[in-house]
Amino acid sequence: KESPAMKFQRRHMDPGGPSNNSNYCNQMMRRRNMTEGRCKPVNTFIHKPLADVQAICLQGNTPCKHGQPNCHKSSSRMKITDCRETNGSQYPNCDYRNSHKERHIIVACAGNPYVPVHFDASV
Ligand code: T3P
Repeated sequence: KESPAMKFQRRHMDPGGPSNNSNYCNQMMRRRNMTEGRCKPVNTFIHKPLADVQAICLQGNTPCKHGQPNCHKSSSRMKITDCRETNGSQYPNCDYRNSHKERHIIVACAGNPYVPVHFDASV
């Protein structure tokens, strides 16, 4: 079964990306199985090596949006792509807008080893 750590990697890690392609989000959201059963409305891909993203769990502790204590904010900005469902998107034809950014990111960490399991926000 997929662990929470592996699920985070499937949903949020793309160190080699983004491809220079207006269909990036449409392709990636489908490839990473976030368009099964419904279209996931918002999802962020992180374009940094896994080790750099795992290291965020050792960086500034901050409360998560829903109040849990286990979120951490990256000390540096990271290249990310936000994928947001368009108004016209209709399951099963999930349609996304790409938004490339460079932001601090906030992830929730859990487990032993203590690794990212959820993407909370970018700031
Ligand atoms: P996950 O738990 O798989 O990381 O908040 C609900 C989902 O939306 C959550 O999924 C994280 C995702 N999300 C992003 O990926 N980027 C964002 O900027 C925000 C606000 C949410």
